[in-house]
Amino acid sequence: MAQEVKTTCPYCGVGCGVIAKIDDDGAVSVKGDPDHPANLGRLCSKGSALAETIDLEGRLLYPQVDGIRVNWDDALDLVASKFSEAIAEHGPDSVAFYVSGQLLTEDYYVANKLMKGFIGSANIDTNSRLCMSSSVVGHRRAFGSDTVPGLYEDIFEADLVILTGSNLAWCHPVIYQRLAAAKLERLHMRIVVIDPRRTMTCDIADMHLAIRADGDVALFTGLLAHLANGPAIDHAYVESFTNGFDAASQSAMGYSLPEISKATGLTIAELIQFYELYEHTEKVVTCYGQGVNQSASGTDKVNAIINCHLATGRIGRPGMGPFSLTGQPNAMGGREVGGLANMLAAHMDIENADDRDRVQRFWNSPAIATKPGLKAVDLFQAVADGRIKALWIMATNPVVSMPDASAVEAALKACPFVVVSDMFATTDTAKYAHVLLPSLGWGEKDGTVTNSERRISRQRGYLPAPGDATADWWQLSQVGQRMGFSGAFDYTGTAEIFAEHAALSGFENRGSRDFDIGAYSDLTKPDYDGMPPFNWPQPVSIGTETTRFFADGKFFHADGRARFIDTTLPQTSRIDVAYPLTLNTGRIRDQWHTMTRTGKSARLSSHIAEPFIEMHPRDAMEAGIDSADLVEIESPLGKIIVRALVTERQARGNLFVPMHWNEQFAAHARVDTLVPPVTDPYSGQPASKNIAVKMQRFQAEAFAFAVTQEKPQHLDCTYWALAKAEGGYRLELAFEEAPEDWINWSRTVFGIAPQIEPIGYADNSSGQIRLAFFDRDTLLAALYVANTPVAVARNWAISQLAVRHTDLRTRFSLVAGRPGAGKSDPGATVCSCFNVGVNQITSAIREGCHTVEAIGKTLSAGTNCGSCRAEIRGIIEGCLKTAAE
Ligand SMILES: Nc1nc2c(c(=O)[nH]1)N[C@H]1C(S)=C(S)[C@@H](COP(=O)(O)OP(=O)(O)OC[C@H]3O[C@@H](n4cnc5c(=O)[nH]c(N)nc54)[C@H](O)[C@@H]3O)O[C@H]1N2
Ligand SMILES: Nc1nc2c(c(=O)[nH]1)N[C@H]1C(S)=C(S)[C@@H](COP(=O)(O)OP(=O)(O)OC[C@H]3O[C@@H](n4cnc5c(=O)[nH]c(N)nc54)[C@H](O)[C@@H]3O)O[C@H]1N2
Ligand code: SF4
Ligand SMILES: [Mo]
Repeated sequence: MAQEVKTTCPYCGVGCGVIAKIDDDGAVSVKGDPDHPANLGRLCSKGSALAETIDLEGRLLYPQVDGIRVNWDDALDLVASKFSEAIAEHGPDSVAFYVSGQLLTEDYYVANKLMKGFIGSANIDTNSRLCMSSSVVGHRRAFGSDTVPGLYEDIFEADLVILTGSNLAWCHPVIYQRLAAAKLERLHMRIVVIDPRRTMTCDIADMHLAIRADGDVALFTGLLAHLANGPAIDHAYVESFTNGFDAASQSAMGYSLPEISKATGLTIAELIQFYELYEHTEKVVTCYGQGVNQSASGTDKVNAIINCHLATGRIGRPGMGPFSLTGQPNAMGGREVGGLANMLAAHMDIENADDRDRVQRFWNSPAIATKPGLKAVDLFQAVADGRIKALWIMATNPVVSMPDASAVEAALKACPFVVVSDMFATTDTAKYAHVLLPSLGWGEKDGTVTNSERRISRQRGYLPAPGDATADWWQLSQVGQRMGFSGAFDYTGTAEIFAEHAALSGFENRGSRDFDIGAYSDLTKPDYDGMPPFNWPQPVSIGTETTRFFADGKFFHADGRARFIDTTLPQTSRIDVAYPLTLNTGRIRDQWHTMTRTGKSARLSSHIAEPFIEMHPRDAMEAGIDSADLVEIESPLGKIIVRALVTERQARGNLFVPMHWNEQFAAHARVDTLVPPVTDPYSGQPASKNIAVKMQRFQAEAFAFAVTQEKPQHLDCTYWALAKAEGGYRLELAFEEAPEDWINWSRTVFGIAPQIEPIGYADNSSGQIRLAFFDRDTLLAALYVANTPVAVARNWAISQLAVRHTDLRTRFSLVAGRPGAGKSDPGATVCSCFNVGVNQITSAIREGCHTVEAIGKTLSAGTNCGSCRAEIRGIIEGCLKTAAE
């Protein structure tokens, strides 16, 4: 009998409910959980492809010390003794944990308890520092607590939805789809997107404000000034429940509209139109993402947004409020357990003596950290300069994702003792581990996550543990016990940890702290196993209603009032002759961060298979760069090489490179190599979206494209980018010096046996070489070389890996690099659910399908997860526009 398990998606902070179905033969499939309030049955492309990413290829299955397999006892004893020795010799601040918003709450709780309550240092920071820390500080400055006031339904019930610094269509796709559906039903709803790029999210926008990088403080300060003397101010709310309105609004009014226009790069007409829309619409939700948080002025951006909501009293009521969209599946859970170096458990304050005392009494712990620990960037600097002697990295890949990534790499190389807990054996970070600990991953582990609307959901394991892999909480508890803290870490399962966490949240709380799930303190294992998703707070005293914060004007500062923050405008214009361009970084639709999981899916990898740089056509022209050229991008810290994507979606002078690619997938495409360790002064969050760079065309002697069944080995060329494809891999290449013998080169790289002879073609004048290797009727590898970027029907070539080539003619079509008569090339994948390519869509458009719905009927594209609908609409518009010209 097939079994169905309700769990939660391990990717973004939307926190969609997933039903995993396990057939009798062990095959797993997933679908959206119709009963989960976050998604009501929907899933995006990444969620839909979950079953394709759970195979064991590449998994770390056994503990290793210096690359050699050991048993758990030896590994754990070593970790415990190295940490204890460092503490004994150099004090508790000589050790550190660097953890992740992808840990489950139970893992995170134990990590934080061990470091802050037992080791007695606050040197535990998390990749949430790179993600949400500006929001945390912004919330705490305004509200006195790290509270997201609203619920998802507010976004769909609002009359004006502002999306700033958020590419919702690609990064929170299910919220995007629900918003798009709400807009179809509520015709008066307006959507404004504020982003330097015209992203796919703009597909549903009534207004796109192509703001200059870091113009947000100016934009929202200008909005406060505009509102200040007008009818939208809620004087009763401001007077009864807040402090600082006069100072903040006076200071805001000190800026003229032309100054705001200059700082934002928006015209005065655009500003007035936006300001009036805000002023005259009561039900406003302002959603914001990394374009706000990841900035040297990130915290002020958050407060500039919140100021406007407080001033109008539009907060905590249906359809109203500021809304921080959390990125990782458990960014919120991490904050609840106090996983940041400057927080304490259960939203308590490390700098407050009463809070410290309360937590220490609850834990009955020998110590409690007395001061904030090192924030991520400072933490890795302390690793580099030798202050940190032992470091444990868990569920994050800092060699890829931290700013100045090469310095992070050097720091790990120099660190006396590095422990890495991960699911995969070869990540860019795992390379530097003295001890590698195999962790359970999604589908195997058990626990809870909290999504952007404070909803706690269960992740449930339904797969056996692979090899010797164990849960992260178990590894931490074992090390805790071996360091001598037995009683406090003798957990036998996650239900126990969750109940303890719940009890701490309610401990001496009585409404004084926002985070209270005391109602779950006495939870039993069966309760926990059956626990449906719920939204916090859930103190002992109330039932399970879904709640908003702050409509009642009750805030968590000592005087119970909210604060307006007087935000001064940051310096945004930068004149750097050597590095004149502004590099922005972020995400693409179908990859998750450093690609360890999504990179396994051929379907997800087919949407965008190569690292790229988006640039405006004028910038491309000035640099002598054509579409599909390779481009070298340089900052004072280093260089990368990626493919040019020339598009008017990009503003002039502004470039965009995705954050995902790393050494497992490309030669020189790790964008954080270029990012300086500049941080927000309040939150310590790195400014990953405004980087001074220069670029030039990358000159190569030869370019190549290849498809291969076997994973390529010994790639020693200047540029390569590898992606999983159906039946094998696809590979883009460029050579500063071309190999002398392409046949031998291919044999080595593609693992072709000596007895297999290629069929081939060479044209010396154009530098074109084409080789295909067959084992009887199966294509092993095909290589296309040219002295300019290679033009070949790529998706067609990939599809040939799965085709039987019994006929000589089809083998020769591979050398020709294009389908034979009667066959066609689907083109680059647009819809990854149904594998529909751009050429198929354009030919359907030619045949009369002029709407996304019509394309859906004909090709099914866009009818499953819907993540590609904006792109399909863009293709239709592009085709019809070209036809009209
Ligand atoms: N597909 C996919 N989805 C994901 C993730 C993923 O890896 N892949 N990761 C998850 C995580 S952890 C996170 S944190 C979220 C991030 O989700 P988002 O914040 O939506 O994603 P980003 O692409 O990082 O950045 C959002 C936008 O900010 C814009 N931006 C840059 N500078 C500025 C500026 O100065 N002002 C304004 N207003 N906008 C600016 C960028 O152009 C970009 O389009 O996504 C989550 N969802
Ligand atoms: N330039 C630039 N840099 C950025 C960003 C940006 O926009 N631009 N965004 C930043 C943001 S918002 C974020 S959130 C970070 C994300 O950056 P990272 O956290 O470094 O990226 P991930 O690939 O998600 O890393 C998670 C790691 O944990 C492993 N893993 C998965 N599940 C488990 C588990 O259950 N247990 C254990 N132990 N390991 C597990 C995965 O295999 C992977 O190696 O990147 C940041 N860096
Ligand atoms: S929107 Fe997509 S990635 Fe995010 S939780 Fe839902 S299914 Fe997962
Ligand atoms: Mo994030």
